[in-house]
Amino acid sequence: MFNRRKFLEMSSLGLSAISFSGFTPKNKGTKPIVISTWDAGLRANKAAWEILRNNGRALDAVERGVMVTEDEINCCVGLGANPDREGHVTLDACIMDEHANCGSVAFLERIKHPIQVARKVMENTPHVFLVGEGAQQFALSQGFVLEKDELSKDAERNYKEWLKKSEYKPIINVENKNNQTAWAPTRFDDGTWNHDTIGMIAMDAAGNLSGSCTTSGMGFKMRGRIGDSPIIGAGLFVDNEVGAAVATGQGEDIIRIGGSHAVVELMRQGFPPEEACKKVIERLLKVKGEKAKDIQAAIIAINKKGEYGAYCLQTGFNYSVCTADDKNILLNGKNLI
Ligand code: SD4
Repeated sequence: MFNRRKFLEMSSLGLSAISFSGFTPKNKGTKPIVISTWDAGLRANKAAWEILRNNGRALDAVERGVMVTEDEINCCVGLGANPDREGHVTLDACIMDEHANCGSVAFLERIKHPIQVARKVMENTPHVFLVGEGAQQFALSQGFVLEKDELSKDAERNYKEWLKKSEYKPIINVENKNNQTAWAPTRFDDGTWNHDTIGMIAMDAAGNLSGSCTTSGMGFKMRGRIGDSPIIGAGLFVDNEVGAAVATGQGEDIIRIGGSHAVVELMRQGFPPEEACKKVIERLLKVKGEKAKDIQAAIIAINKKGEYGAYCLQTGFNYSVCTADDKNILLNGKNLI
């Protein structure tokens, strides 16, 4: 019900009462549910679903789910992905549970599953965030194995190609390259890819929410660069009373608007997930102005009722939604420009 108190809360945030009261939720809430960014999310969701359908915890589901993508050597996430300018793959990840516990790692090298290390940071240290050499040292102390310092075949070719000009021009989310699809798939036929991340959020049968995000970051980034993905509040945010959100796209800009946290706060005010994501992408558009056409950013969200939604800046973003064994579907995110 739309009441005076709600109106005052919304006015103080500068939100529109009309769009709030006029919105009809897109989907009927359901649980368990898992949603994740991009088409690689279909395979990741499947692994997460195995846990959710057996009454497992959302935290275990979002960890297990994105490990599938980290494992896919010909994918854009994990050790097979594009390196930084100096030819090294550096990984970022974070995880957050229903008790607001969270863990992150960034600038982590030669460790296969950064998401598992992030969980260990959350559970086995007094800290939230470890980076670089310290994160790697910690991983080794937890029994993780140091992988070889080498690039996958695709990444090596992409890197050599990049070195010819050495220009940092992130082309994320290129649409319809080689006329393959109407949206950007995880990997094109020529072995290139244009996104580097998977974000996953889930609600389990008990109604608890958790989320994860893991990435190799933007290909050919400066050495040491960290994007939004491992940053709690930017790349991922979970509030078990309200909902969860996870972002993908140009990390620098998602950090600027505190993307995922902003979406959760809008859901707290009563906005349904899609509407909340749209408002935050609108903020990003406002901040970027003309330059918005050069980047992509997208956010997906679930609320406590199990309703979900997404919004992106430009066409070309898709996300995967799983609500049952035979209902793991790919949806196009709505775009602003
Ligand atoms: C980053 N947000 O490192 C990530 C990149 C991404 O699909 O999402 N790519 O900025």
